[in-house]
Amino acid sequence: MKFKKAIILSGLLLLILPTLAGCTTTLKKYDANEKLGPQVNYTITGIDAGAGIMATTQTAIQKYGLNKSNWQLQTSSTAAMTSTLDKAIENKQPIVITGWQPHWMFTKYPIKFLKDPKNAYGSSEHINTIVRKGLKSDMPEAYTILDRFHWKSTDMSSVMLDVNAGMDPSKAAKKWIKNNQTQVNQWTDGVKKVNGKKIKLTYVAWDSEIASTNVVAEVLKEHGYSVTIQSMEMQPMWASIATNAADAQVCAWLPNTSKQFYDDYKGKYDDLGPNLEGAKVGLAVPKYMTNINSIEDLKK
Ligand code: PBE
Repeated sequence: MKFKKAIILSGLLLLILPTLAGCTTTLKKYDANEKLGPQVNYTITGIDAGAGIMATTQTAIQKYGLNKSNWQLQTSSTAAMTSTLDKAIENKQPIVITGWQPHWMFTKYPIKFLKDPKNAYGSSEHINTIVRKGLKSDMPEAYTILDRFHWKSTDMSSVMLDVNAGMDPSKAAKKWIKNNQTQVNQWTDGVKKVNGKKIKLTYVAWDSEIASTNVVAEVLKEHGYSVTIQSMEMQPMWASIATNAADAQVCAWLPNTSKQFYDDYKGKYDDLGPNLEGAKVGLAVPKYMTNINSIEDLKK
């Protein structure tokens, strides 16, 4: 009798527990007929606090008056943001994220940028190569290669996708180089090989910069350099170039995203110009949020 009771009880628990668990994790699906704010708790899901896009988004919140309805920007990391996005999309839930391109989030998920009529994010960005003062005379070979380094969004995306699929970044970089040898040859054409000379690149460990920094590092290695790459926060990265602690970085999103540091350290670095054009930064939502197409719509 006791035994039977226990079986019935555990059976009941098995029925009830998943339902309870389900209740706590399941958020509501996006409802186009409801105001958006309450559906997402007036929250924009962001990334690491130091990122330029976080500062720009704070400005955007003010510019669009979203602060008046208590919209807030949640700090996390790219990995946490994309995992939250992944879950939201799986369940057709509403979500507003800080988005940028090139990034695999736009390849992997059906998301769209929100229009930005007040131009808080600027229309498009380029990514510049920044080197320390004196690099040109100390390491003319590396300087030339860094100066010539440029590629397209699609190139960067293909490296990012491989890394996102689990490939080691240096392997993904080597693979891209192998498949784009003609382009790489243009960067190194006529440049003398060196013999183990040390060079240090600093970068912020964003997916895009992991891709570009590894590609440049591998090209420099093939040219005889002994390359160190070191990831750090954005401010120390700029400081490392300004103080000659590092030689170069290829991570300067401009004119907006890295503006603060670009201005702060002006005169203490050489700007070799864009290595990639047509990048973009803004707010993004899943495409099924059909009536949210502009940042203005967040107030609706
Ligand atoms: N990002 C990607 C960076 C630059 C590269 C847009 C997240 C940022 O500073 O916001």
